[in-house]
Amino acid sequence: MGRHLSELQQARLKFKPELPAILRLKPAMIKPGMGRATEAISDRDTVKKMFPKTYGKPVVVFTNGKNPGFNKGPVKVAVVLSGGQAPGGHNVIAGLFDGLKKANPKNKLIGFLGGPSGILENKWKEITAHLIDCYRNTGGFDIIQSGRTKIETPEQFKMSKKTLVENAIDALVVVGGDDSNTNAALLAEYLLDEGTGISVIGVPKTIDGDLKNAQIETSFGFDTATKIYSELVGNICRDVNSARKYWHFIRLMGRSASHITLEAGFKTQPNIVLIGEEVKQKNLTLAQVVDSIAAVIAKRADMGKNFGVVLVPEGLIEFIPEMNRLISALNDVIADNENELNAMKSVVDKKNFVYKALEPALSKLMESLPDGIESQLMLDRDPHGNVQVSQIETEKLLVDMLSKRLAEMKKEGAYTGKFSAITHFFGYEGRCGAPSNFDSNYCYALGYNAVMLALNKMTGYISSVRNLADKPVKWLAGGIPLTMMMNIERRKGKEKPVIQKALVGLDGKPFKQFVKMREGWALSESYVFPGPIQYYGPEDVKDMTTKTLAFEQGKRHSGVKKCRKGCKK
Ligand code: FBP
Repeated sequence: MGRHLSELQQARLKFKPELPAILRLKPAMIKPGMGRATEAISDRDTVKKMFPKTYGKPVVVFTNGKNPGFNKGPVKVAVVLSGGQAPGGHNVIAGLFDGLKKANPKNKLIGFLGGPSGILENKWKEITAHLIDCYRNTGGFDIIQSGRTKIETPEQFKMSKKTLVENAIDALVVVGGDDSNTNAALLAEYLLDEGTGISVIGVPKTIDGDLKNAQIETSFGFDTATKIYSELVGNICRDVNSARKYWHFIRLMGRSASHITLEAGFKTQPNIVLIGEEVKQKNLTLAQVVDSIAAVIAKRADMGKNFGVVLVPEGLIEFIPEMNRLISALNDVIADNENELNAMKSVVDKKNFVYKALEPALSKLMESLPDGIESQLMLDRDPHGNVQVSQIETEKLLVDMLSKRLAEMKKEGAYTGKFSAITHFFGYEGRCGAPSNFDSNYCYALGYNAVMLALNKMTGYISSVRNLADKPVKWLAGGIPLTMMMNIERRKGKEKPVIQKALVGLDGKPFKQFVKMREGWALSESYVFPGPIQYYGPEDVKDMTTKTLAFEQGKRHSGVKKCRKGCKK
């Protein structure tokens, strides 16, 4: 049966993403300008030892000029989508496809199926003109699906090489977050060392917004996902302001980093926005976090306002030092006793086993948590060894603790209000939405640009498109050596080279801006209702970027203005 398409889907299929001016030239006129040799961000000698062949490559910026050296083909490129979905993935593939065909109509693109495991199992399909035309500007990764398999062992590298060589692949494009791009760098080094001549190029993907640095301005998907969450949060703010009887606790996805929560905070101006990185820096205990929220609830109650909205980043739990210690200790207990724990049928047996294995203070902390949270903390870790924060209902934990704390405060005469709370988790809702115009353009440019890097035989690079707060035509394109973004971190008990995750910087412009604004939000109803993503209409509505990017790049952020008619919301 054929697909049924809504009117908007039909219109989006026809949307033509805008390329940066440099990528509009013929491939033979896109010349790679090479900068100076680069260094890793820290632990330089160790990273250099681990990447003898790819370390220190120069930054590449494409410029207008004759480039007789580009690979005229025909070439065969493979793409793999790795990790969580992010809006715009299909446009990366569309950009790859169109870039390849523009360079030589005989060039081919294949997609490995189901994430990196598709490479190991040699499962792929050809991306044809017909197929890609069904997916242009659509959300999701369903064209080839994604997966979280990690390619990291010597056997897996060997299997990857076998698949790539057997299929006569000239370049592999890995679309992923910090961990997947770290693995792309390792694969690039391995394939070079093996003399295969196969390039590996990364593309920065993740809604979490934590794959960014001096060279990568934002990862794709962050723009659309935060617009979707902000619409939902804004709707709740309006509901709160209408009914005036509930406190809404909204947990937002984003893994460790609080970028999504901060951005949704800017867009909607709720009463409380918790930032995990700040909680960590202030070394706050869970009880102190609860106290700080209770203080605002009590103040609002004194003003007759028994309602409000609180944003909670999903990674908050890991940033509370005592919880972090508990999670790390649990990681070890679970890893060391995997078989024994798996053999236990009852949750109670598992919990009792864990209580005994933990040091007494942590065991006590664990026992003090609500049952549901205890079980969620013990769930399987992801393939990178991370606790799955998306499964831990921190918002419910906070409400549970707040109910108790406010009851105590009532007895002490410090609280006179009524606390009725509703919890939400917005996560999967935002990952596969139809990409905003920004993400449609950005992803298409990232894919197209990745082809240009591959045709210039670059390897160990991440596709880089910059100057993103400006119009797409003014964007800059090139490549950043993956080793330039690395440092050494301890993972699963071993020193490993990894791309550094970008958390919310407390000395960064967005956070400083937030600190100036948040007090005003706490006691008032200065809510903003951003509404749904607009794909058509006035430029400043349909093409706006994130507030985070605008603040970071020192641009005046569009959007939130006082109503000139002085409307009282
Ligand atoms: P990536 O880091 O792979 O981009 O994943 C993003 C994310 O959506 C996180 O925000 C979230 O914690 C996690 O994936 C959820 O993972 P899963 O899809 O495996 O449940």
